[in-house]
Amino acid sequence: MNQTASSSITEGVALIMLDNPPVNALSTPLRQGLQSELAQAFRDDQVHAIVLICAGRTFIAGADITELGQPWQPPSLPDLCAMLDAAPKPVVAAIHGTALGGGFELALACHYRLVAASARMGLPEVNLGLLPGAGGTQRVPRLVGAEAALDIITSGRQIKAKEALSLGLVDAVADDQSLQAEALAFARQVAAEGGAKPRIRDRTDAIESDRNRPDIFTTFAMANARRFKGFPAPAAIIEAVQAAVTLDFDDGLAKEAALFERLLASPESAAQRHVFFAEREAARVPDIGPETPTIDIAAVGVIGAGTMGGGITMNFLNAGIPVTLVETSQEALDRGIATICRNYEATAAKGRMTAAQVEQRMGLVSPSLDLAALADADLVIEAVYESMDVKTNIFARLDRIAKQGAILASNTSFLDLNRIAAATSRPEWVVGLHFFSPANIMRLLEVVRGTATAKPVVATAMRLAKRIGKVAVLSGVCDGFIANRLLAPRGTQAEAMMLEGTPIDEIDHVLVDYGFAMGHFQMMDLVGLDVIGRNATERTVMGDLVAAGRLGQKRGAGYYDYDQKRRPHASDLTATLIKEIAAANSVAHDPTAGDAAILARLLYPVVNEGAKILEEGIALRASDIDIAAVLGYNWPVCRGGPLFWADQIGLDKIVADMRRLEALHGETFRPAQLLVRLAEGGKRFGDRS
Ligand code: 3H9
Repeated sequence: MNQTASSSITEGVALIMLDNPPVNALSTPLRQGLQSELAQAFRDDQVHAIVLICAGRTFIAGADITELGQPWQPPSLPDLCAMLDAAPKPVVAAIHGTALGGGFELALACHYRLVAASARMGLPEVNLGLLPGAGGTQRVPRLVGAEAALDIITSGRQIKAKEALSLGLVDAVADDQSLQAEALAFARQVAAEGGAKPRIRDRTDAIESDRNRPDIFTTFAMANARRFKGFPAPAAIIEAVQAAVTLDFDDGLAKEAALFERLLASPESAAQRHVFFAEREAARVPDIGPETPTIDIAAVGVIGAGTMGGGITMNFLNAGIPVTLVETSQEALDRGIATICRNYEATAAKGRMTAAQVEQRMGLVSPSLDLAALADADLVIEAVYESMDVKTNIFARLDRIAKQGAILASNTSFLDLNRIAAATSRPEWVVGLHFFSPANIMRLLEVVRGTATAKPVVATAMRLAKRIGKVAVLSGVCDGFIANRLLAPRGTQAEAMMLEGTPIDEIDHVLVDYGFAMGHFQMMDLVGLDVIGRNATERTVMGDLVAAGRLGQKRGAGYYDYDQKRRPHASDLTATLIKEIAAANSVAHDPTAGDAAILARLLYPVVNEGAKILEEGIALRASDIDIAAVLGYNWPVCRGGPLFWADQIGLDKIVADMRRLEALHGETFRPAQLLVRLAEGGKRFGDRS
């Protein structure tokens, strides 16, 4: 018996219940179960209308992503949609939770859609490098017109019930508590009124006027060129929506199917699907499970109201958790609070928050100049200047103040967490919570597990990350933890090539072509050279730029000159400085030529560092390293992260190239033992995950 679909009949309406936890993905058994329940309801003379509803927390979340790329076991999802198109009786989809991707497409193939007030729907396939492949690109434009369809499908955004109703994507909104009863009543009424079966495929009214406007598509592509760069899916979506406007429904479907297959085979989609699962896998810690106790976090303390402390605080306020924010001077405290308030007001000015929400969040923060105010906090996060002395001093004091059972966390980005923990009498309660700047926006949270950190502390930190909208990656203790350590060699190589005479704009352009939003030197200029170069002791290009007042973009000049529109231009002064410092350090003029050579020089050492992080046990798995790079350093999602990318190139090729580079540039390029072992065994990083 198929466990995933069942039905019952009341007053002439068949209620088909789908139940495939956790998210009712359309895996083979579910499709087969649904097909058989539909066929039965179509045959049964007692049934005059059908309601399709899901058990558990959500309506169907889409095709089963783990099955994508394998041959469809019949029926395919498009087969099911065709079956609904040919249904002899009206079918009502009753939607709660999220109807996403193939799940929403299935609902669009039904005759009516009734949604719970809290439900959301959308076509997020673009985030997996795909397009909706079960009629979504053909049906949505027929309901909302081409322009709105392009927005919905290329953004993948989730649409709330109210908006869906006003757009015409759904027929009615029901109360959350009575969705099933209202859907049954709706179906009964449709049946009583003659059983009308409106099909979206038959409608052309919403696309009629688009037929004479081919410019819609080129204009949309051009307006979003920057956002779509590096991703093939948006262009394919535009083509498919154009097909909805210009072709008849079946030809449009055929076009959609061909484009879907092409995207499914693309390396970008493989990379994006890897990131989807890697993000979820990162939450799993082998020695921690549902049985591990966790600590309730109802009140948080943050020490330091600077940029990091303020950003960290906002995460908790956003989640409705009160924060006591501690500083050493009234001035710093006022400045920190004012910055948080300004950030919220800016969000409100963009219409993304109401004034009442700003007030409510600001009402959750209690400023204080006294560490003793943290006595009742369940979690305290220290976010002060990176100095071991300062931090150990704070932790020793905190140890005397914080209640028993409170988690004491440091936001250090590279210091030895075990030494910080040793300053307390309770190292098992100490953990690293390393946020990335801007801390209220960047999704990565490195949870640093010290030698003594207790399991419930780790379990709480991993769970808390999800509650505040972060993706946690567990890291062991080492200099720079995962993300900073991983990316450091990229900067070292960029600067080495610069001194050898490779133009900095060439180096940056290679990174941008690869998919990064900006190159190394552009990023330095954006962050501010005075901020980054603060600790330099010897003469460097950056130090000289700072001395010349070229602090970066904020001053209109850094490594580059910037025009009024903040566009970078090569600077003669920087070029002269580079030559001077290269000569002073006896660096021979030996520019790296060619994009591929520059890329290998920049990114192979990152892959190598990733291998070391893995073999030292600092990261649990290769995919965690990819997630740290993607979410902490905006590594292009369409490349899947450094180790996924390396797997695509082939580890044997990387090892061979690195040995060649080692002969030229020394030890930095000596391949890590793990890399060599995997390459020799014909294996990939992915095989270890
Ligand atoms: C598609 O539909 C193609 C069609 O157009 C065309 C076909 C021809 N499949 O995220 P969570 C797992 S493409 C398989 O932690 P939440 C997930 O891995 C699909 N598994 O929960 C996790 O497993 P585990 C388009 C899936 O509450 C568990 O469910 N649809 C799928 O934070 C819980 O997930 C999408 O892209 C799936 N489709 O968020 C939607 N979805 O526990 C993708 C989830 O073992 N899904 N899993 O780690 C989501 O956006 C979120 O999961 C959702 C719930 C919002 C639904």
